[in-house]
Amino acid sequence: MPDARDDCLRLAVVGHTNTGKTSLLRTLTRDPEFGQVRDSPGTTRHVEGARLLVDGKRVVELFDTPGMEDGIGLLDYMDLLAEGSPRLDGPDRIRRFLDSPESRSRYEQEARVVRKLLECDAGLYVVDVRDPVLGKHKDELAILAACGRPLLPVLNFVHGSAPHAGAWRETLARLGLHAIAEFDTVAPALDGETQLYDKLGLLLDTHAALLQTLKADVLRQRRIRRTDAARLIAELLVDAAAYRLSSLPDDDALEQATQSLRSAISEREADCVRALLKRYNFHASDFPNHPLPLEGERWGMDLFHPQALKDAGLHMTKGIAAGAMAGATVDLFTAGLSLGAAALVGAAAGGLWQGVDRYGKRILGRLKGYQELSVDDAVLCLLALRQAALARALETRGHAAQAPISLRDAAPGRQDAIDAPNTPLQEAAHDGLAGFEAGLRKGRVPDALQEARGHPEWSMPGRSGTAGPRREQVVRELAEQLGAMLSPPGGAAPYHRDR
Ligand SMILES: Nc1nc2c(ncn2[C@@H]2O[C@H](COP(=O)(O)OP(=O)(O)OP(=O)(O)O)[C@@H](O)[C@H]2O)c(=O)[nH]1
Ligand SMILES: [Mg+2]
Repeated sequence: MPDARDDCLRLAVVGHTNTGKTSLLRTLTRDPEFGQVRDSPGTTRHVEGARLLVDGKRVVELFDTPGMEDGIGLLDYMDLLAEGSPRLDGPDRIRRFLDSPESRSRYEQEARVVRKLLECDAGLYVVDVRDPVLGKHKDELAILAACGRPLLPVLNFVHGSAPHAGAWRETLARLGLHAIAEFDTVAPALDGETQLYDKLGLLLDTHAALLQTLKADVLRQRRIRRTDAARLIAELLVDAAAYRLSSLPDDDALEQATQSLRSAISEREADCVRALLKRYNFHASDFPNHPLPLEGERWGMDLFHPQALKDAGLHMTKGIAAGAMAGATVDLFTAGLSLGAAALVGAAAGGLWQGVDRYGKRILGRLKGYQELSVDDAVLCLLALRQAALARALETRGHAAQAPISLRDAAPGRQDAIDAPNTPLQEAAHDGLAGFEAGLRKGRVPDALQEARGHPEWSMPGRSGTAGPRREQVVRELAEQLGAMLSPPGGAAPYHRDR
């Protein structure tokens, strides 16, 4: 029996073999390392537990169990054991089975499952809705129901077509199981986890408050993750916008400098990708194809490839827009400089060079005929769009997912991916969000980044030590706009539901 002294909720995850029980644990614990997941029956052989903590305190213990394989045989055997004792209730019949020799031999797996369920407060019964309801399922459900513990069926694999979902609901209702959760462990709906806890709260009113605490924590953690993600992207964008390289104006030198600029920015982007994956607790191997793709067949395309920009509806705004030079802008230098700095040009030209700091070297370089390269506006917009697409994909990826991350469903700017707003407030937020995103789509660099362009000392880690507080303000401002872009309108509602 569960220990009555602590209020930690114990849940056994049970069900037919190969239905995604271990996957459910991975997703709920956000731990892609938990247990073993394989597309074959009998992968999990022993009970294994995991904990969900809130503020360091254990609130839920989940136990993964082996799959039920021979429900039909076991139910027959339990009938045999109960012969002559027609009034035995479910738990008595289960006890009789657990005391029998077959519970240690032929039905050892099943015995592990029911023993664990008896020790827990409730069970999550994982269903693969792609399976038709068969006799073996009905029998294993009868056995699990006989344990006398509340059971919450969890319909897995609901992301695709689920032709048998109706039959499953009907079968479950006939057994008195009316509260049912839908939760796809590979592509869970954004609100899937909180709905699961709500449904559990209905079944387990003694633990309803605890489940509400857990739910609030899930929402809080999600908000924090999203804020962190927006900040990581904003840092990348400021680094990229402020990045400068000087070059002699001849073609060879410009080409070489352009290559350097491209690799510096690509590396910086890859850093951001790694940081985002880590923040969402995914492996770098989940996203093997850097550089990031954006749309259709061009998903694998290099950030600086003109076609990648064209596909995203972006055009080179200025500078050299062809071939190998794509993505770098030869800066006319005065752009983004303050009046004070412009005055320095005169100072430097007049030989008053000493003490000229921030712009000094650049001005001198310019006077000596050097040119400066910076990242093209369109490339900055593409960077923002595809990092946002990645963050959105991570928001809705389950930790049980084994296929590489796909950004197809999360491409920013897809109007159908944004729910229609319901209230005037949401509408305003929606318009603002759409405005920011639409701006990026049109290659309009946000104001905050325009400002960053005039501050080479804001670029790249190491150099940002000298950046000062204004850089931080700009990063924050941008992070706020990006955060809104990653958030579903109206709070916790999902971006899109596939059902
Ligand atoms: N597409 C999709 N695949 C899933 C989902 N859940 C699980 N899978 C896959 O289904 C297979 C079985 O998943 P497991 O989590 O190992 O299933 P299990 O119930 O623990 O299996 P046993 O331990 O053998 O009983 C794996 O290939 C998973 O990647 C899902 O929601 N959608
Ligand atoms: Mg398993």
